[in-house]
Amino acid sequence: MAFVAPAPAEAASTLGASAAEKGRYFGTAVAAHKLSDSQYVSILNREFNSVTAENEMKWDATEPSQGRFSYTNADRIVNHARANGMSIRGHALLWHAQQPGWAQNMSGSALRSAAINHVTQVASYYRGRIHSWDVVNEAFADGGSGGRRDSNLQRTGNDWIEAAFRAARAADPNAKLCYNDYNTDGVNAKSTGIYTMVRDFKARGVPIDCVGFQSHLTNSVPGDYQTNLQRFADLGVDVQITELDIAGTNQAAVYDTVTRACLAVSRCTGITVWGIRDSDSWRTGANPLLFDNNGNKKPAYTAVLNALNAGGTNPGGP
Ligand code: G2I
Repeated sequence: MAFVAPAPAEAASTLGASAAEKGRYFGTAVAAHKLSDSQYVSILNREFNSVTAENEMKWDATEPSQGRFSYTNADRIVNHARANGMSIRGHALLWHAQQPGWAQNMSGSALRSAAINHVTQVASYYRGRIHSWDVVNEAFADGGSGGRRDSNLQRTGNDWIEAAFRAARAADPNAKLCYNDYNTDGVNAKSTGIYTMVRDFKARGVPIDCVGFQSHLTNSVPGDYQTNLQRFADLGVDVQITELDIAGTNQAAVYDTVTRACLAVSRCTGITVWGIRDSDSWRTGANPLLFDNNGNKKPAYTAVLNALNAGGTNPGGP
C-alpha cells in the first residue's frame, strides 16, 4: 500500500478568511449607494469581513440638523455587514471636516455640548453593533509642531478629545475606542504628538483602546512603519490600519510590506483598505486599491493575500 502524505493545510483563498486565520480582520470602506452594484457586492461579500462606512456615519450625515438624527444610509451598511457576518468600524464621531453647517457655525460651550451630545447619541444608537469607533479623527496638525490642529472643536478647549472618549465609553462600553489620523505612518513629529497624548490618556485613565493609522501612501512606506506601530502597541492600545491605499510605483511590494508589518505586531488587529476597486477610490486616477475598475484582482491583491497567508498569528484575536 502506497504511503499517502497528509495534505498540507490549505492557504486561505480570500483576504478575510486569511486574516481571520491570523486572528485579525480585513476590511474595506463601503459606500451605501454602491450596495446595489452586484459586482461591488460580490467582491465585498467574498473578500472582506469588516466594513467602514466611507461617509455615512460622519456628523453631516447622521445629524444634518441639530438634534435630528438620520441613520438611513449608515443603517444600510450596518445591516449588510451584520447579515453577512462582517464586523463594523464606526467612522467618525468627531472631525473638523464634514460637519453639518449648523455645527460649523457654532463655537465655545454651545459647540462643546452639541459635539458631546452627538457622540452620545450616535454611539448609543449603535451600541453593541460597532467593533471599533473612530471617536476623534485627524485632530493633530501636519508639519513639525506635534501639536493639535486648529479647528472649531479645538477652540472649545484642549480637553475636547478626552471628553469625547469618555462620552463614547459611557454610550457603548463594549466598542473599542480609537483615535485615527494620517501622516502618522512613521516616527515623526505628528505621530509623536499623538503618542504623547495616548500615553497621557492611559496614565490618567481616559478610555482609549486603539489608534488608527490611515496609511494613505504613495510609492513607499516609511522604514520605521512597524516600529511606529509597535511603540503605540507598547502603550497598551491596539493598533489598526484604517484607510490603506497605495498610489504610485512599487504598489504590490508596498502592500506586502504594510501587511507584514501589521502581522508582526501582535496588537495590530486588522487592516482596512479605503475602497474595493480603483474606480471606488477617493484618489481619482491614482489606482491605489486591490481590484481594478473591472473588479479583477491586481498584483497588489496577490501580494496582500500571500503576506497574510505567510504571516504570524494573533493570540489575542481581533
Ligand atoms: O479624504 C480621504 C479620507 C481621509 N481620512 C478620513 C476619511 O473620512 C476620508 O474619506 C473621504 C471619503 O473617501 C470621500 O468620499 O472623505 C471625503 C471628504 O472629506 C469624501 O469625499 C466626499 C466629497 O468631498 C463630497 O463632495 C461628497 O459629497 O464624499 C462626499 C460623499 O460622496
